[in-house]
Amino acid sequence: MERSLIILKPDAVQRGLIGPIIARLEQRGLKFAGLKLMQVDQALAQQHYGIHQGKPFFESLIQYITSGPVVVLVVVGNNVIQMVRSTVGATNPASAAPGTIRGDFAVEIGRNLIHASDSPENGEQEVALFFRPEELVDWARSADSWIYE
Ligand code: IDP
Ligand code: MG
Repeated sequence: MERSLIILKPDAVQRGLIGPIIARLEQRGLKFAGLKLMQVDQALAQQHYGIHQGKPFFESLIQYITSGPVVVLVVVGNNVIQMVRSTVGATNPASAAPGTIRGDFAVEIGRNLIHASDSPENGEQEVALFFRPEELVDWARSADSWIYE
């Protein structure tokens, strides 16, 4: 079982795309274990994007992710890291495939709407960074037998 942290970045919230983006993930059959609206502060932003420290876009990335509220979600299930990444599309929306979230709703890398964990290890770390354990719900979904054989 993997866990993926999803962030609907400030542009997604400001553009009124929370619903359409979550719908893509929900309609695919992915299961959510956590969901909230929050403001990312400087410290959290630098921790979350620490791997990009020193890169030319780091300062603007921190400015972007802290510029307004975000919606964060946890997706749980087998293979969800790869499945969510493929639903999200390439980092640069200019080359993201049509049918992906970035390919359908965004045009520039600096406004690419959504974050998704890139490995099971990072998924666990990022979920722990954004959610307290009591904010996550372990629940049985009645539709599961229609989604998973
Ligand atoms: P990812 O979000 O697809 O995992 P990463 O390479 O991990 O992509 O980069 C993290 C975020 O940093 C991207 O989603 C994007 O917002 C921003 N970013 C990455 N590369 C650039 C760039 O060249 N210019 C501006 N922003 C960038
Ligand atoms: Mg990344």
